[in-house]
Amino acid sequence: MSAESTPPDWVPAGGGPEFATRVVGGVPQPAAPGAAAARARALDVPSLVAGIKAGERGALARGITLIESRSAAHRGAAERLLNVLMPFSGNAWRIGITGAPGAGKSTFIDTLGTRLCEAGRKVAVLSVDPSSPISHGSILGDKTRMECLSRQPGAFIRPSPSGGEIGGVARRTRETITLCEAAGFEIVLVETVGVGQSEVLVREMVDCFLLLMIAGAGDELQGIKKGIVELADILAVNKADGENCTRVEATRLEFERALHYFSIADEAWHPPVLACSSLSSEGVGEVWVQVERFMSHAELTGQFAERRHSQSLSWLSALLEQGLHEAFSSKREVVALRRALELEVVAGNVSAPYAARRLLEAAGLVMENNKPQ
Ligand SMILES: Nc1nc2c(ncn2[C@@H]2O[C@H](COP(=O)(O)OP(=O)(O)OP(=O)(O)O)[C@@H](O)[C@H]2O)c(=O)[nH]1
Ligand SMILES: [Mg+2]
Repeated sequence: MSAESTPPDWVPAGGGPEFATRVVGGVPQPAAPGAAAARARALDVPSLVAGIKAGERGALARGITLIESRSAAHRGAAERLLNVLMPFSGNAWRIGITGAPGAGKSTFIDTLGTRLCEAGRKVAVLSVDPSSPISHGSILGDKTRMECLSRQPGAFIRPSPSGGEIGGVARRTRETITLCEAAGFEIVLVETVGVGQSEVLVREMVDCFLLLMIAGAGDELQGIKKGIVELADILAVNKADGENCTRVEATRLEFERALHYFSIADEAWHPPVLACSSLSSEGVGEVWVQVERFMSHAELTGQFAERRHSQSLSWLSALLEQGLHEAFSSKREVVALRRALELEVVAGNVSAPYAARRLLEAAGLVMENNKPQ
């Protein structure tokens, strides 16, 4: 991110670096009338709730910014906002789209999202940006600029900066989905790069998971971790255009065949492997047909409700674990003792289990009856 990046309008007055989202400065303009008032409103939960429920994009953007804030001072307002909006959420189809860097995820979402908007649907796009903690993610960065979709009145596009913390991204993305649903979005598309852990976490937040692939040389399956293929409900080989069509079809067939050897969680759903071109839009409609087919299958079999149920519980556990970790690491006595004990463990003077127990005790986390006799 360049040095000219600044917090966007909807960051409250005096908001510091705890607001991770930044925008690249544009051509200087006279201050927009009402900009100061917009900043003052940023922490006003009742007005955010009213705005979000009315489907106002500005309010939704400010609500997400509040949720993304790392400041303890904003936590209470963020929690109230979520609690009030929870009963109005849950009605969207949550679709995750993953794939290797450059597979064409953003282009695919641009094409698909535009088609859905043209058909009168309201589409929100959240992209989990695994960029470095230094850049804090890049809003309006080249990669997330979905030009056609951003011109659609029924679309809302929001990159979620990761701040380098995968667990944090996942939590905020889950909360952001809730806000988008309360704002009346019917389809939430979540883009995540298939580079490691993030897609597993995103899988835990969506109803349908789509893996976008590209044709490659040699053994196609080498490039993608087996685990990710097993998580996918639908697979599509992208960039099926021009001279690439033959290679795409070969890759598609290869995956179709290989899929028989993967363990698939749901025996009644065999993940289809399709080919599409996000540039020409050929085949993108068929991918959506399969999403619809999957969603009715999941609803009929009860899998939809089951996934949502277990996802709510794992959301709670993830937050609990994170809270425990934060509470533990923020205790001053723990920090000092940890440094000392780490040295002792490395030197081989004390064992790791002993050091761990001492630290948990110092944090008040060891129950009396668990102490060694
Ligand atoms: N020929 C062809 N090129 C495509 C297609 N889809 C995407 N591309 C190109 O592939 C490049 C990467 O596309 P993106 O949509 O940014 O890919 P991405 O998967 O979102 O990339 P990251 O977010 O960086 O992981 C761009 O130059 C696109 O124009 C397609 O269907 N056909
Ligand atoms: Mg992208």
